[in-house]
Amino acid sequence: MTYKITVKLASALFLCLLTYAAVAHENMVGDLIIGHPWARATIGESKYGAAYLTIANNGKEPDRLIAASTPAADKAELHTHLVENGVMKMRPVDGIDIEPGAPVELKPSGLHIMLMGVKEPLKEGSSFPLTLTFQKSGPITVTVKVNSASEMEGSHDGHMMH
Ligand SMILES: [Cu+2]
Repeated sequence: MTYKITVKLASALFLCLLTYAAVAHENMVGDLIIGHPWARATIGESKYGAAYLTIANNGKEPDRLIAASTPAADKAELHTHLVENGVMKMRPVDGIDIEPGAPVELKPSGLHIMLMGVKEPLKEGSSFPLTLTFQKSGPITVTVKVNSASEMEGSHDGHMMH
């Protein structure tokens, strides 16, 4: 009986440690937490890519994502999707506000970090560094994982409209 309880307690502790380790590995800068950076694999020789991630603000002051850059592409721009005359288009944005307690999700068909002039095709399973610059918290470099081109729902075929 005592033995069983000990094992249960030990595994509970182990789970806590695992959870702690997962949290500790999150990307943090100032009060901001960057979650799950990923990009879709590029198709063929396409020079356009897009990176997605979430940004949560655990502080009390709003912050703003103002720039992105990566050695994997000539240029990284902050983009959003909007519908104009029934056609979905992408537009660059000056910045993305990160309000306290309101996590922002960059995702297909929404806000995204546009990669232009991708130097090497982004292959599934590979990764690349991406530096995000925040108005208050400053820069942070995260590792973006490349997922398969078709894995996620939503579409970023709007590339053609650039
Ligand atoms: Cu775009």
